[in-house]
Amino acid sequence: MNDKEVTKLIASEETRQREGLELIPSENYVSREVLSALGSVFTNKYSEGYPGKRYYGGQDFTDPLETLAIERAKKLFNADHANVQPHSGAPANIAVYFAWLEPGDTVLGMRLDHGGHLTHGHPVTTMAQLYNFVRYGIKDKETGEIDYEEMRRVALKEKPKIILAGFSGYPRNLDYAKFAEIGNEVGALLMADMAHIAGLIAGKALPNPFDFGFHVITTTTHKTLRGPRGGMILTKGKVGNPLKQVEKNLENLPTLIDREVFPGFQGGPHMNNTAAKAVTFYEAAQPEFQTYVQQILKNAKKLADEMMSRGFKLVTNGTDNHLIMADVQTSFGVDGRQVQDILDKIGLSANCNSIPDDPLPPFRPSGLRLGTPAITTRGLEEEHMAQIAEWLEQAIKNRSNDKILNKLSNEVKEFSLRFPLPSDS
Ligand code: DSN
Repeated sequence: MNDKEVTKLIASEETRQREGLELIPSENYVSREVLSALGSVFTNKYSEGYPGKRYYGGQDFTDPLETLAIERAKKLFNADHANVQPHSGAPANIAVYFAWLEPGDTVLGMRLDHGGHLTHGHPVTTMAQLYNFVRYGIKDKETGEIDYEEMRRVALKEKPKIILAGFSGYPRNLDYAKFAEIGNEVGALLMADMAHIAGLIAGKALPNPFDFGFHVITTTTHKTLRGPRGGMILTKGKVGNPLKQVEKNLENLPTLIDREVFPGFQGGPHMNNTAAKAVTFYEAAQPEFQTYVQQILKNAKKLADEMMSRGFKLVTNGTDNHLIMADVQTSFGVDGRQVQDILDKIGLSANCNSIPDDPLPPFRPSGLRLGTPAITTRGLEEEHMAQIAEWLEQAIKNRSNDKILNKLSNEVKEFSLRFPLPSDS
């Protein structure tokens, strides 16, 4: 490449990833095959429309490619229809809102500060200006369990058109049967945003919301699923012609959603991304992927235990999934943002996060969010978790001692280089 500046930045990022450990629970390292599909000539092609119904010529290979991605996604998640075109998770969620709601309609989703996601109706989002978002949260900080009684009370009072199950900061399993019971009682569409746990569902380590009667699932493809940055929407039921207006009812849901993704909300799909998604779904269907996701869970439990034994107070005192939320302010008197910065210095990447009822503001919250999907991809197992917890503790306790931080940084680097990136092989 002639562009020396970009070449240098890519090389530097590669070194950063290789010489450190990724503990952000929503990040992962993709395979060489996913990377090469992303960098393929499919990036040159416009393909507005859907297979067999495109607006441009030259679709001989894009049509079978998108069909392959769709069929693989359907099989992996036991769906009847998949739309693989959303550019990411936010557009996927927005497409479902547009498909099902009228302006002013009500959606019941999880509070952001209790583990929900921005696109589940936080007041700063554009969607919150269009729709009426009401919220459920957790019962208490100790157990961290979702308050299903409160959810039911709010649902009965507000009569939401959608009940949304999903999170980006909740370390426990969701009771999909309870969601379904409440949703059916008030006649709401059952929507699951499984962005964080899609890989865990694909690898059969966690239950699939469709098995509990959910109508629609949205997801990103780049977290535990370990694919390219992108989104997807899965539905039950058959899709019709998305280029024709249809009535808003459950039978038409797949068609309504396809219609919102294109032509409603997006233009041309990114076909290089579709190629990488197809590769991802292939990889996630292999038996090794089930072993991988089981290891994510084992590593998360072990890391949580090792952290708690070193004085870290964890929200819900542990984890059932891939993520851990530590209240570092209460544990060590230092906020999550400061800890994030200290960890960056020694090559450990994590992110600060609000904890339930956080007394501190979102930009400088009490929490630190960690996860094990990426380090498990690197090949780390339970035996390595004590070392990571030890580095976390030592870095926080010695945050003003550059000599010790330097020593920890060298240790992290030496350790990380023993575990190549999947794209190195
Ligand atoms: N930004 C993602 C996360 O880190 O959880 C959610 O979209």
